[in-house]
Amino acid sequence: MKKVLLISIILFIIFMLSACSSDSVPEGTAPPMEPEGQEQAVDVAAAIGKGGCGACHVIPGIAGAAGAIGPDLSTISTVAEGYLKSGEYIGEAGQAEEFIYESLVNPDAFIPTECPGGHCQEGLMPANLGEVLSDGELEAITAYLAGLPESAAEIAQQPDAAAAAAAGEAPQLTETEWADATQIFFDRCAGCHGVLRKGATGPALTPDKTLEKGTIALSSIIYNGTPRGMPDWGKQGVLTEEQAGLMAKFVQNEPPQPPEMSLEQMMATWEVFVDPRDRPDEPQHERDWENFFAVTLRDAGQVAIIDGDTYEVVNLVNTGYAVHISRMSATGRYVYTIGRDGKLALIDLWMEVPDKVAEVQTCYDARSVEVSKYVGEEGDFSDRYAVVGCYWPPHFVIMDGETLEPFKIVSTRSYTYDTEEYHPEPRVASIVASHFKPEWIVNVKETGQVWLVDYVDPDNPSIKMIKAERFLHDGGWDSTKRYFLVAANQANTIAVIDALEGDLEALVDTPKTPHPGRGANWIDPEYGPVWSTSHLGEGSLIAIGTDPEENAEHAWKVVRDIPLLGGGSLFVKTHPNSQWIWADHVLSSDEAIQRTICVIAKENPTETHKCWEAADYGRAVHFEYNKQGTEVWVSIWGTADQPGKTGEMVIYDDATLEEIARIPDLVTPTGKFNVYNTVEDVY
Ligand code: DHE
Repeated sequence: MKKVLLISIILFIIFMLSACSSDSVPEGTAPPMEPEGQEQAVDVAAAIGKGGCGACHVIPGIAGAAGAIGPDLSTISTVAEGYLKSGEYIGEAGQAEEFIYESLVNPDAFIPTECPGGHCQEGLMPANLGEVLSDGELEAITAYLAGLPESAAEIAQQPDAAAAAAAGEAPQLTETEWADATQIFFDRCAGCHGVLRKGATGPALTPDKTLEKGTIALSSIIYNGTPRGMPDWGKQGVLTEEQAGLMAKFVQNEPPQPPEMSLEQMMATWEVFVDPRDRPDEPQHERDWENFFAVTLRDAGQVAIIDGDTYEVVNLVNTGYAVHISRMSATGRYVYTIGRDGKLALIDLWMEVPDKVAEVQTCYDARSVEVSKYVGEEGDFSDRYAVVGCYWPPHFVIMDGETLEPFKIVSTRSYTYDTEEYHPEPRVASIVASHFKPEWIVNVKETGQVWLVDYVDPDNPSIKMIKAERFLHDGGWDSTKRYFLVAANQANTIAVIDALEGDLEALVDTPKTPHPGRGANWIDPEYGPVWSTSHLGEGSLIAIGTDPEENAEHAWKVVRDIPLLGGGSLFVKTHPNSQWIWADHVLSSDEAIQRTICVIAKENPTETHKCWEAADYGRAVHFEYNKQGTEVWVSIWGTADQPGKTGEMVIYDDATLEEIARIPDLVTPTGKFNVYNTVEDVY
């Protein structure tokens, strides 16, 4: 029984260490995903206190844990590995974490030799911790001890960080250290914790929370990750031990107030390379531009425009830092690409060689962009406006769709939907354009509000605020494009917005941490029209009924829960003509599973039909269909500085699942967006 529990705990720890971004996200990438429910949090210091461990052991980072009866636990992981290899070990553990766990629940399974007074005594360590502590507490202590940095013993000799914390003193940083730490925080941490560190996908990191943890515990967490989903930045080789220590000190200080951005500052970055009057009236090439793909080359800061018929890279366009996504104008002629630095690039697909015709920076940190798509009684808004959703400053910016001239900034700072508390950093997550009304659906993460923004008079936009759920992230339309389904991923909820009525239709409970991308619409043989998402926190692909008219009994209910190979899935995809639903496992901690993709047959949606590794390196991420719905493109997200393994695109025949082609040597390709499918919201 204990063994089964132990294995599940180890698997859980291994998975969660990777969940926020995962342990082998290629070097040079900004912090990817994501989370684990904050409700899972266990206060390690409290658990160690409850177990009374500090009375007998030295435990770095735990105030008062300076006992001299049992072994010093500063380097317990290394010591455990030594025992396991020594031949003297007689317990049942196979690796260091198991050894630590076994020592907690069955201390006499093996009596160590390392007690301060010599060989430890049988029966000295209380054998009741398995009863005194909950599974979660045992798991948290195991992970904490296993994760202590190698330098913990040395740091433990330094002046007591806990005492400094008790006195409310944050460690000092030099000016250079402060500048370095601020940049590292922006690159690696702000995506999950927020620039002001108020917490979102990751917990709050303000001094009232961090000072009591102290430098050692924080460095350990930063270096080794946590079972709650914090990436193991040190083990991944992204941060050195010194940098982890620097960040541990940094987060005990008040966060620096990042700058705001005015319209004047945006205008200073605005450039039009080809005036709209000088742009072609018709395509200047023979290619089927509606079957072009805009492919994010994340770490190259570029977007590749690839011909979906010939697989030729038509152009590589320089865009923003850590490029994120592209969306197309309503006519499809323009591509809008947003980088994490808030730089928006406009690409004209009708040019002889499609290229950038304008750019602007509307914030310092952004994730989303959308266009005006409505054509109807209230006017023709196709290609008229674009809107960028920012993480910092927390605002969205409306601009001219053909020139990118920004003209309206709307702050999203407001009050949380439930407790009505002021939030200084409510970030803009996904934005979609309604097909029914001249409106954008703007999802505000931290306040849990969905804003319906009417753009008929964008200088004076009217906004309806809908209460939904906190930490809204990504989502997509149902097949009728009336309902927008958006993941409140930290709340394990999908919020359904009725774009026609302009209200919240439903909140649907899901497995842990739904992450749909835009989701997948298909007809279930038993339940009718459904929309699917997979999950980061569990190996599960669900189907939610989306037809309140004809299949009311299944509407807004999870009607299927189909097992995947594990958690860490970010994207699913299908096409109305396809018999499959595709799913990835990008953020799995298992290297083979990271590049394994699966298909589920719509006619038998109870299990995966087939799973296979799409490459022998990197991660397989995100799917897109060609315009005809006959081929599926999958990115292999490699490492920018490893020639031959930087990444590629794999193309499959959707009917046979046979590989048709590879487009090699792309630099860290991730998202890709087919012009026709993006305009029409086909997924
Ligand atoms: Fe994304 C969509 C935010 C990390 C690839 N990502 C989105 C959206 C948001 C978001 C809000 C929805 C945009 C919309 O529809 O308007 N992404 C974030 C983050 O905050 C996060 C978690 C961490 C960060 O600091 O950036 C993050 N995202 C990633 C990645 O690491 C991914 C896997 C690789 C990459 O290129 O950055 C990644 N995100 C994507 C993709 C989409 C996306 C491909 C669009 C999916 C689609 O089919 O439309």
